[in-house]
Amino acid sequence: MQEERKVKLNEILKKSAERESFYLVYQPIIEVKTKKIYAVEALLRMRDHNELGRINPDEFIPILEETGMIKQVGYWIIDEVCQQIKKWNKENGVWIPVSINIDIQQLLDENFVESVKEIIVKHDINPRYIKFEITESEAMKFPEIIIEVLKKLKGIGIEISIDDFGTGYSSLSYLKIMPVSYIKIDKSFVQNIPHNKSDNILVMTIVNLAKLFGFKTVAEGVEEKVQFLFLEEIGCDYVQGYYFSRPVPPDRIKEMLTSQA
Ligand code: G
Ligand code: MN
Repeated sequence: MQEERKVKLNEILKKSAERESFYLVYQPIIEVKTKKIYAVEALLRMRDHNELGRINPDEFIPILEETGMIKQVGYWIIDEVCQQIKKWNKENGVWIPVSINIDIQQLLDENFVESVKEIIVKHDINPRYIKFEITESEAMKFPEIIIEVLKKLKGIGIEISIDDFGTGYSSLSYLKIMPVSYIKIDKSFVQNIPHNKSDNILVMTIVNLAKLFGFKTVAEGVEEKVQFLFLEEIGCDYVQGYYFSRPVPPDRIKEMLTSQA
């Protein structure tokens, strides 16, 4: 990004209130067995700016992380998601779990677990409808500390996914004791199946390893039917990607839930 644009964006982010600058879109996570929506992943987007125009997540998220603003925005996201879960429940009569991406700085904030609990209690949401995703590379940065925080989150009923799995360096001895429920296989591997033999083996091995450890698997970035069929064949539990749906506004999720009911 151009330095000038970055400086400007930094200023905009500092000044603006979450509700005015951001919104969330949601991407369905499909259960392979039933081909129905099992959960959705919440993804942060920025509203177009009158000077800077369209601002992509790979532009603004690194700035939120570098400046620590991600902590505050992170709480806003959890709050917003709780409201949305209730809204879908009112509209569709179903509870749809939402998976939220969490940055390591949020996990390392000593008030994090308590604050999350407060938000969930405030909205009177069952914690099992909130899931957190943390990238493999971040989870393995300070594994001992992270394991302790994840244990507390699991204790209040929040399930954890390891995101972008396969791109970081997991130590198997840590993976074995990580209190996580789902492994999300990174889209860079998924996109090459079933034509790239070594990625086929890699994805199969991750699915089998996850099973041995008692984790469910989610394949990200599924764009084609042949990829889905391969994943179904090898026993992957959930899939997510453009083949089923792009990330979409909440009303579109409502329609999808209606049509699959
Ligand atoms: O870091 P994480 O894995 O949570 O990133 C999710 C990102 O991947 C989102 O920005 C989303 O738009 C993108 N994405 C979701 N599905 C697909 C897909 O099928 N193909 C590609 N190329 N990107 C996807
Ligand atoms: Mn994610």
